[in-house]
Amino acid sequence: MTNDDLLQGAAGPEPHAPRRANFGADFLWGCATSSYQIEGAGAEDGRVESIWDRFAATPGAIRDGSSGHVACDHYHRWPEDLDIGRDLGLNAYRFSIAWPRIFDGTGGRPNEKGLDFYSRLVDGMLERGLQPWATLYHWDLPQWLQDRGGWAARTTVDAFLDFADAMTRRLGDRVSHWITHNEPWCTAILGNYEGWHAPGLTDFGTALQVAHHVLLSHGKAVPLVRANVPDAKVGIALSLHPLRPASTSPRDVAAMERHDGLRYRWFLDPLYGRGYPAATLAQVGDAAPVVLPGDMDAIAAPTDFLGVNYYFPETVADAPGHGPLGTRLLPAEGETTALGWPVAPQGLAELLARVDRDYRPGPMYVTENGACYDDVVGADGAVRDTQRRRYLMRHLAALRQAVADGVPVKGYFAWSLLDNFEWSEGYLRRFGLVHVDYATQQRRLKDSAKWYRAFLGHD
Ligand code: IFM
Repeated sequence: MTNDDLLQGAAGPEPHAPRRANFGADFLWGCATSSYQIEGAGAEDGRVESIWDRFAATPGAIRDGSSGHVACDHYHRWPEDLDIGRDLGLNAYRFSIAWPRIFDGTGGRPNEKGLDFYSRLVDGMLERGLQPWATLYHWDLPQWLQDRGGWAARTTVDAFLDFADAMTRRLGDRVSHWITHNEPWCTAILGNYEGWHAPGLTDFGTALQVAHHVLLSHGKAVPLVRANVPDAKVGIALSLHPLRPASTSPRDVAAMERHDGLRYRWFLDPLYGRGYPAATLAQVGDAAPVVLPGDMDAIAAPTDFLGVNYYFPETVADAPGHGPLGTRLLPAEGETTALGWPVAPQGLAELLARVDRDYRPGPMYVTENGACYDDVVGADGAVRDTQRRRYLMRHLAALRQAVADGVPVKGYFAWSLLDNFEWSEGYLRRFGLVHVDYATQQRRLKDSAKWYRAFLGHD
């Protein structure tokens, strides 16, 4: 079934609109956020510098020269933000924890003020009927750890376990759902090979060592979370893309396979006990990571769920000499978001079905899905983000299809609740269902938020 098929066959402007009743009564409906992108309060209550503070201060690193120092001021405005989540009818909320609020690198105990903030935040979620989904690492590594080698250093794995231990001890009586890492591919490749995310490094071998330590820290954290959290549900969130070859030529098809080896199997194979894919290991040559005995078993610790972050399919062409694997991504054709990302709802169903078929990961959750558009606040204060509303509706229609086909998807988190700091794009890109006026910090529901609220039966 094509994307167009999903929209055909019914009268009216929103044919085949999905309904909440198409999903199980226990299905989770949430929004996702991350600490550095929304919290602000960059120097409050003992928070220390993160790699994103340092990177953002580098001239030219962030398109609008901004940083997350104030962001959405969620650190102070979280009651209002959680009220919005409740009023939309969400039953779950995904957030991440800023490691630099918890450990300052002096070797002392965790910072009580940082722990207290997340404790209050979690209480606020529970009071509003929002099931808390905590992500331990969404990219804001303390700078003091980067100064000691960052994720390329094996000692960062131990530091992560201390952090995971502190957080699960403090919140484990109220938070059952834990995501160890968000999008390890981005941590490794965007931050350490492509250099357009913090810490801004450009070495492929470093990136693969980073990926290995991130996966290792995940695997070692799984039993630790279970030990500290009664009835823990622990998993990881990967950013995954369905792939298309640029043409049917054997060269492009082979290029797509190589790309898939690094983008998809490099992470999923070890998580599900298969080790690093042999063909990709051979292709990366000397850049392969140092792996110690026992690492691969640790990485393959059984999990309770897999988080899938879906945005768009990638089209791959053979490009000898380009990048570590001689591949190149082609610009999108057809409908795109303001970031040039293809709009392809059917890719979500295709991706979930593939992961289920390839790995049988058990319950899956769409832990991120969303779109960036150039939203405008109208004279009447309304934000008519028709494209995002349609994006959301069409992706939920695709999700409905995946569920109907028997793919064990149990929840959906829209990215994002609020407009926020979009990493190296700064505040130029808006992904929120809720508009944020950064000058006044006023929040306004966009039409997409109103559509989600109606979908959830909370009108
Ligand atoms: O904003 C990011 C998020 O932090 C991680 N996943 C993709 C989103 C949109 O780029």
